[in-house]
Amino acid sequence: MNPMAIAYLSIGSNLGNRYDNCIRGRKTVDTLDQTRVVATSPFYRTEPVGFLDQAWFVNGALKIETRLDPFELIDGLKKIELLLGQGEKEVRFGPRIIDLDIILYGERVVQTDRLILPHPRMHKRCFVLKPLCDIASGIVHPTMEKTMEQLLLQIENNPGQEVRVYVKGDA
Ligand code: PH2
Ligand code: MG
Ligand code: MG
Repeated sequence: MNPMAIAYLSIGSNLGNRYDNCIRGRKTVDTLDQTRVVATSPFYRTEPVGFLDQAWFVNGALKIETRLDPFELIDGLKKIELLLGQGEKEVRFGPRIIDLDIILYGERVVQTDRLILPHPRMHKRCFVLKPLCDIASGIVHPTMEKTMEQLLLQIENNPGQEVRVYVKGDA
């Protein structure tokens, strides 16, 4: 049996009922083998980053306990994206029903075609760091050696990265 690990996931949606999609995504993550969601951040409405001509996202962060190794975990998350995403075709950085990314997996550093850990763009993205700081502000980035809070402080006033608390019923 694999050892128990703590991992942090980013969850997001900008198609359909974005909040409900995130909640459904979280529920489905909890059904993965030997995996349990142990904390959920508040959700945020976030300005699209990378591909600008699309709707705002709803984003949050999940803390999980899992015995899946990082590759088993990413396979599981991809299956959930397919299941809930109804086979939508994915445009890089483009609109999606559900996106589940591994941000941190313990202190693991991974560099493969299939998976890079920590997530290679996490430190540049308010939509990742803001919710992450709600549940993991003191966690240290394994290679940048800064806490999530310090990473967020470096970017939180950058233009084009607005993040607003999601209020239930928001469009
Ligand atoms: N995901 C992307 C590209 N851009 N922007 C926001 N605000 N939130 C996201 O989750 C997001 C994005 C690709 O995964
Ligand atoms: Mg993503
Ligand atoms: Mg993704």
